[in-house]
Amino acid sequence: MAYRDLRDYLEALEKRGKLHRVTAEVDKDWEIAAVCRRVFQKIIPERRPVLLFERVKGFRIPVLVGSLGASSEVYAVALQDRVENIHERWEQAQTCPIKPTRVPTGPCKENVLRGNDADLSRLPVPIWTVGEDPGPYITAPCVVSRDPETQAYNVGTYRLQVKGPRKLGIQAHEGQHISHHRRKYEGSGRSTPVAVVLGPDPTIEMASVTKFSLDTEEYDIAGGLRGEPVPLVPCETVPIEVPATAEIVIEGEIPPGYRELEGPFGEYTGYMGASGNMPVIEVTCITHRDDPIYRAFFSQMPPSESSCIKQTGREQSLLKHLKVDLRLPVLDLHLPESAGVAGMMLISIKKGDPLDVKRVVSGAMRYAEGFGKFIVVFDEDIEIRDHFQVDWAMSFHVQPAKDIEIIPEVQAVALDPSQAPADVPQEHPSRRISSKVIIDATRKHTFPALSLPPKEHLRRVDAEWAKYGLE
Ligand SMILES: Cc1cc2nc3c(=O)[nH]c(=O)nc-3n(C[C@H](O)[C@H](O)[C@H](O)COP(=O)(O)O)c2cc1C
Ligand SMILES: [Mn+2]
Repeated sequence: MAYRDLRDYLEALEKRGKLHRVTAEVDKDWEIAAVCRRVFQKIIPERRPVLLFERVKGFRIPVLVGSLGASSEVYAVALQDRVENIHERWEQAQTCPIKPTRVPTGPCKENVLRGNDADLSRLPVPIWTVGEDPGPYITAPCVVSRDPETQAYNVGTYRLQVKGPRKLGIQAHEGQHISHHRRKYEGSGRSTPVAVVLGPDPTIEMASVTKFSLDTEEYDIAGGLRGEPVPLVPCETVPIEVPATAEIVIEGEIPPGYRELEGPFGEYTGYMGASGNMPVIEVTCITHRDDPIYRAFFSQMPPSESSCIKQTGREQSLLKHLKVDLRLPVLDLHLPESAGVAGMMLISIKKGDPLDVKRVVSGAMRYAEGFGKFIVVFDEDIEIRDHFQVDWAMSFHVQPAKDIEIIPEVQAVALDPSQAPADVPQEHPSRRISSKVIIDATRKHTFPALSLPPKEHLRRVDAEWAKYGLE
C-alpha cells in the first residue's frame, strides 16, 4: 500500500531510525539553515536523518527538512523500496503512469483561510542564506497549474519569495512548464490560476522537481511511483485540483503582465543567484490540515537535499532516453552532486564504433542541453561514480588536442555564476547562452596491459585472505 500522506511516511522513517526530532527551540530566521548545513557537512549520507524541527520560535507549526533527500536511503524509504531499485521504480513510473482519482474532500480542507486570514506570515518560512536573501523563501512548493487550452496539469517546484502577507514572488525560468501556461493566459489578458502544495505524499515532490516532456502530467508520474492513483480535491478559489492529503495548500493567481524584483537567492550552485523581474502570485486562500507540518527543501551549496533529489530523477530520465529511446550502448550516466547535478555529465559506454561517442553526446545534448558544461565519455570498464577511476581515465586516455572539443553557443547551465557578473539581472539574455567541453576519454587505440597482478593471483589472495592476518 502506498503512503496515505506525509504523516504515514514520517512514521515509516521513524521506525527505521531515519527521523530526528529536534526538540530544542530554533529560530527560523537563521538557525534552521545553519543546523541543516552542519547536518549535511558533518553526518555521512548513510546516517543522515530527516529533521523535524518541532519548536520553531514564535510558531506552533513544525518545520520538516530532508524528508525526500537527506540521502538516497531516505529517498528509497519514500518509494517503499531499496536504493538499488530506485532507478527501476522511476523507469516503471514513466512507462506506466497512473491517472489521479477525484474525491469530494480530504484532510487538506480541515482549515480554510480566506480573505485577510489567508496570511503567509502564519507559516514558519525560514530564511536560508542569512544576510544575503532578501527574506524568507518557500523552497518545497509543488506549484500546480493547468494549460488553459487542454486543461492538462503541470506540477513544478519553483522558489517562492514571501513578499507580503498575501504576495509571493515566483522565479520560474522561461523554459519551465508553468511559464508555457502563464504565457497562454497572459496572451489573452487573463490571470494564471495556481495552487502551491506543501507537504504532500513524497512521490508528488519527486515528480515536481523532475523534468519530463511538456505533455507529461506529474500527477500521473506520482501515481506510477506510488503504484496507486493520487486522490485529488478541488481548490476553493481557483479551478485546480490538489492532492487531498497535503499538509498546506496556498491558492492564488499570477496577474498578467505584472513583474517585480525577485531575489537574489542563495542557489544550488553554491553562490547567490542574481535577482530579476519576475511575476508574482496574489494569494486568494490557504487551506491546511489540523496541526499542519511546514515542509522545506534544504538547498544552497551542494551537497544538499536539493542535489540529492535532483540526481536520481535527472540521471534516470537521461539514461532511459539514451538507452531505451535512442538505443545507444550507454551503460551508466552520472551527474555528480559536487557539480550541482548540472555542471558535469559522466557517461560510460560499450563503444562498438568510434562514432558512438559523438552519437551519445549529441543525444544527451539534445535531450538536456542545459546539463553538462563538461561532458566526459568513458569506456565500459570505468566506474564513473568513483572519482579515482574518473581522474585516472581522464589522465591517461585523453590527448587534449584531439579528444577535447569546445562547443560554443549552447544553452547555459541554469544560474551558472561564471556566465555574467552578479549585477546582471537573472532574465538578461547573456545568462542563457554558454559553451560546453566534450571530452572523449575512451581508449582510441590498443593500450598496453594494465600494471596489475594477474586476476587469478588476486582471486587466490582473496580466497586465502585470513592467512595474511589483515583486517
Ligand atoms: C529545491 C529545488 C528548487 C528549485 N527551484 C527552481 C526555481 O526557483 N526556478 C526554476 O525554474 N526551477 C527550479 N527548480 C527546478 C525545477 O523544479 C525543475 O526544473 C522541474 O522540472 C520544473 O517543473 P516543470 O519541468 O514541470 O517545469 C528547483 C528544483 C529543486 C529541486
Ligand atoms: Mn512538467
